[in-house]
Amino acid sequence: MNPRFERTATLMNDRFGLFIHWGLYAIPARGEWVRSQERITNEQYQAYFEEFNPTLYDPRAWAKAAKAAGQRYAVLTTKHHDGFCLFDSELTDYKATNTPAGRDLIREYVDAFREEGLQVGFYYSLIDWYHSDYPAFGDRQHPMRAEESYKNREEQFDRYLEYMHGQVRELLTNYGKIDIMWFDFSYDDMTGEKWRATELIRMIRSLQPDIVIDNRLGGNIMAAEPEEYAGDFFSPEQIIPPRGIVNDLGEPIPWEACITLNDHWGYHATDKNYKSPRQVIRALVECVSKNGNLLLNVGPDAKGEIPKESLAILSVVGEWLRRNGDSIYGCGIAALPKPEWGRYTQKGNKLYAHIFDRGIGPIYFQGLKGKIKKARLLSDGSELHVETPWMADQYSDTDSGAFIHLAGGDLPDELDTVIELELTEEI
Ligand code: H79
Repeated sequence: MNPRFERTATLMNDRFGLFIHWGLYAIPARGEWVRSQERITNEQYQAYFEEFNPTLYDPRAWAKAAKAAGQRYAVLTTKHHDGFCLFDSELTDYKATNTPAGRDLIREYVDAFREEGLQVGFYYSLIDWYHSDYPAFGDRQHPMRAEESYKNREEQFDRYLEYMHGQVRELLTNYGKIDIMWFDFSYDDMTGEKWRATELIRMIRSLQPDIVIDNRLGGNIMAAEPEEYAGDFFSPEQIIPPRGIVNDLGEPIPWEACITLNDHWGYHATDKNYKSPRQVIRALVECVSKNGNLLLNVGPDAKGEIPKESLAILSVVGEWLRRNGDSIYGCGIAALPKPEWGRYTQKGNKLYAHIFDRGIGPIYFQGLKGKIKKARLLSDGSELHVETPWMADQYSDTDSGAFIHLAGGDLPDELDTVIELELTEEI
């Protein structure tokens, strides 16, 4: 791997993380963009600040759910675009400590996830719709973008940058070791040095030398010589890149797809468009088969609980991973092209065949004739036989292909049946 990406090695081995979007927007319960979409004023939004009281907030329960789901790291919104801080910042009064919650909710999150042995990440919004020095009138998405009374507001963006840099300093000073810094997001001319990004990155690296940072401060992580602030991994949102991510030199770039479980990041009371566990498992497999990670989102409600539908999905995924995790953790792209029945993942001389589509008859493995030392059903370790079926020598591709017979008409696991192939040599 390109030495530039060495610091991401642990994170990329872990493959599966939990994204958590939580803030005041859980109360209106129409997603985290509600202020922008409905052009809600500071005064109107203040009602939620005054009543924010998540009496069921139990980050240890979140951490246990993530752990049981097979997730190895988490990223929580310390501040989203609405500017509200879940942490006790000295630089603002707009924080959880001043709501009825009355305490630093980030500290409890960090402690709980550490205790479960998970890596800890912070999401921090570069955009801020509350701070009076963040451009409002004419901005692309500010709630007050068309409000005449904001037209002549004198914003001193440097003051916002002092604030933003200061908060990042607080977050990376006051909570011990932090594994991931997830900035969101740059747009138009609000990118790169507009954020004083090089200075910010140097400060971050001086505080947390091993931290992994996303690519949303701007710059071009795909360039042969990226900017110092271009980040450590690429962050496709709501999409798994069709061919993974490579840079202009053709080298693989670490990446992490972030995906919602329904159609919103923040809690939405009536959005029940949940993905199925099978879709989520196959999405995770797809990411790994293309050398990427999956950061799967939940949006806890105003009381502080992860929606039960999300918990149910996580639990099925976790049960599958408990038996099939060897085909995910530490695995990456295989040396073989995508097969017609599903996908491959690989780790050294272990090739994992993820059978999504049973077809009929034996499963065919192009190019593996004579190269399979052992075949096992990963979920229970039972042996499978490599056998050339009757008359198969009359088919043209049997020169290089191997066959494995699976009994029955259904797959042993309709979510994803994994066959572990131990190869005679690494291919
Ligand atoms: O934090 C989550 C999103 O809130 C944030 N990034 C993830 C991780 C994000 N902000 N903006 N975007 C993603 C892309 C912008 C989408 C938009 Fe829209 C389309 C803004 C306005 C139209 C989506 C749909 C949000 C509001 C309506």
